[in-house]
Amino acid sequence: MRLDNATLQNAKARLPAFDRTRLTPGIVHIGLGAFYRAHGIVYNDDAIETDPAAHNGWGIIGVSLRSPSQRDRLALQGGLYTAIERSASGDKPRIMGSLLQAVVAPEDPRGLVETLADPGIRIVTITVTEKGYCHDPATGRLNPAHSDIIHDLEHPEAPVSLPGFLVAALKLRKNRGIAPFTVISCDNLPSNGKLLRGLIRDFAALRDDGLAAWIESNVAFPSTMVDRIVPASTDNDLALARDLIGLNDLAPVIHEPFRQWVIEDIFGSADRPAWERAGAQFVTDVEPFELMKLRMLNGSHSALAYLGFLSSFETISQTVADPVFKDFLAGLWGDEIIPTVPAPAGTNLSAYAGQLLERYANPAISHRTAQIAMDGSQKLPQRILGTIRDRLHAGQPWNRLALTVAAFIYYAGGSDEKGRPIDVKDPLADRLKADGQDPAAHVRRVTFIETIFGTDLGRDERFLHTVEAAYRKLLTGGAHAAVSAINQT
Ligand code: CS2
Repeated sequence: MRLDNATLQNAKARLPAFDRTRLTPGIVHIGLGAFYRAHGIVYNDDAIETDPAAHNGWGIIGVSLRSPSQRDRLALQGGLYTAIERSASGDKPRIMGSLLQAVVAPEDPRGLVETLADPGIRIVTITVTEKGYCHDPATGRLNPAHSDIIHDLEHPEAPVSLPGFLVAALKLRKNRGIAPFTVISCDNLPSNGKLLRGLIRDFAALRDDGLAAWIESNVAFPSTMVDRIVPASTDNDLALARDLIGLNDLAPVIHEPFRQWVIEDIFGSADRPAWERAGAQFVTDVEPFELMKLRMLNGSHSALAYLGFLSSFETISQTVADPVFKDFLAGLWGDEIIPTVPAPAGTNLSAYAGQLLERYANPAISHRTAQIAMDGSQKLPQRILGTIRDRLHAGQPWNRLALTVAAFIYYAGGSDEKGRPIDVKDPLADRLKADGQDPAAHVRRVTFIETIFGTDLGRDERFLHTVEAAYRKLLTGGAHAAVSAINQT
């Protein structure tokens, strides 16, 4: 039997403690991947449960911008799915209830623009990953040469990109005299609200200046910091869900116990669910939280992903079980990253690092190094390169960060230490491929890519020499030996 509205009561799991037939949509969420289904929807269900009657207007319509696969699975289940919290102490399955419908944007882009323009929709949340923003990662500005942006300027009523959909819908709302929705980016980008606001302004200005000005003065884009480790779902997860809940679920998600959501409190009088009752923190300034998380968590994740993968580790928990990597992490955080991070109020950064290590070591979470290694060209600037700039300015060492950049260049070059091909998933994969040039020339060519390294780093001789030296170490002794050697310095 499959999980759906008719079988829900038979599921051996924690069930939604509210009547989902009473919910109407108030949120459109764009980017229906595992992360949102294990994070944002959990906060929303929790908030609804604290006071169902006050939250009837906060059901969710989920949108996939490209693939129909999530919708195909979720539609069969009336939007229901299992979120499974995994840790060494066991598995806790819970059925999530506030996702009412899933849609696939390319199947009916005009329909989606109308849905977004519906007055009932007051919030649009977003997890489309870094590359979904169609921006230049080094500068944070819209990339007007992006093929999706070019498409959307030519077909504004039937867009394909995130900026295209938001601007088309906001234009309809403006023309119809409907108040705008609040736009909440939940991707791992620095000042994600401010960044998206700038992209939308740039895109709207390319269409019509009046619209850009209206958006500028009427639409709120709170920045957020989101955190929960959620590996991509696999077929094993389907079997796990079936065993746990006693029903077939085609769309389960696995997640760690930890979660955090820090939201910039600029809602004013705009309506929103009481997510704070689910533990979300509403603060005046999110930036310290974002900086801490992007540099300490995501930065170290990327370091472990490239160096761990090249050392033949399949998952993060395997990588940090190796004492050499554990030492490396301690030095990376303690000596190189933490000195660049102002601690958010009430946070001790060493304790935060200790907690991260425990989370990485969770043996029940199989978070693949290859998954985190994806899209490095979009991730490195905010995770690693900003920290390096700060270290360079302070005249302080940054050897472990250099080894991370070198490992990214090696990985994206396209073959591993045994010469086997790596399936590099990155929008810039073609430009990152190693072409048999000598190491110095290759490092120079890659670090000259301005959308990753900006206009400064690739021309900075100190940066080039340090990264090149690290790259040579990878070539001669391999990643594991290089990590071990750096621990001795
Ligand atoms: C990871 C993140 O895949 C990645 O790049 O670093 O998805 C990470 O697991 C989350 O940001 C944790 O909150």
